[in-house]
Amino acid sequence: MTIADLNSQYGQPGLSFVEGGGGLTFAEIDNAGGHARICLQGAHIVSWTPKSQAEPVVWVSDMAKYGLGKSIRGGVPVCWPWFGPHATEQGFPGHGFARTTMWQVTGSETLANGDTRVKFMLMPNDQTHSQFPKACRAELIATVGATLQVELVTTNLDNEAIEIGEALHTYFRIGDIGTATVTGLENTGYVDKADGGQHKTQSGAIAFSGEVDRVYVGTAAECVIVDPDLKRRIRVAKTGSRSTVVWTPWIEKAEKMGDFGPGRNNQGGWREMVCVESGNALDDVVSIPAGESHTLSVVYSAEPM
Ligand code: TA6
Repeated sequence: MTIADLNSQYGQPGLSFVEGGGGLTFAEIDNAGGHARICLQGAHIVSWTPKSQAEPVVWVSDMAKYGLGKSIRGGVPVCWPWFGPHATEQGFPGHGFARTTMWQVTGSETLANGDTRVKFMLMPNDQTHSQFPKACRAELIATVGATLQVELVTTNLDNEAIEIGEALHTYFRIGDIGTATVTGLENTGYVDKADGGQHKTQSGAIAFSGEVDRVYVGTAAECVIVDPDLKRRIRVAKTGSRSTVVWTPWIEKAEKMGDFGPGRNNQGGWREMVCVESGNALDDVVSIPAGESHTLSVVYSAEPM
């Protein structure tokens, strides 16, 4: 569909479709509650700023690469239908193919409270079929306003159960990684990917003084990012999710990855973000019976502290 067609079929007050970086198409939402940009490649929410906030809540790197088949550093990458490396095929893309595949817009509406809702469906192609040869549908519903809700719906169209791993790999803007903490995962078991995959238990709030790459398992808990520098709390409330991933690359890994940029204070973009990811990974992967759907849903909000 051309941008003109998208605008005539799905445009709303506060929702328009525009061409952006790398020639990709973006949904641009600007309503009374907030502002967001969503790339049709990956149904990737690139940024979200509630009107109550001077700084974005969902962070994207200034050095993010936009282009066909490239994943964007920041925003809300959709990891699907597996999380992390593929279980058996090393050549398959990390975190699945959803974030680098084109999605189609299938609906839009303005809700009674003024929020804007946009619906997307992943467009299967030869590559997605060869990497995940199952009959199934992935849909993403983004509801943008003073809060951001993201729903990832997987429908099994096959005649046997399918298993999926998934995550909304959200990057949050924080003042500085050295002062931010994450609460909600106290006493929860996790797999420490930065320490050889050891199984550990969280004690107290999570604070950061080096690389953290942890998959907390068997947890439906709400998490809060406490940010004394930006004087706010970011709340991450989820349903249909049993895993929470917390990630900061720290300096060495960020430099190797090369797309975090200098950041606002020139101390490295990695210092001003943290990922708190809601999903189903490792032993929490989801089995969906034939003909049924599974929904992972997350509501993000920010409040002053
Ligand atoms: O969720 C954390 C993680 O799996 C890390 O291991 C890390 O490398 C990151 O995601 C980013 O992955 P990406 O493929 O986007 O570079």
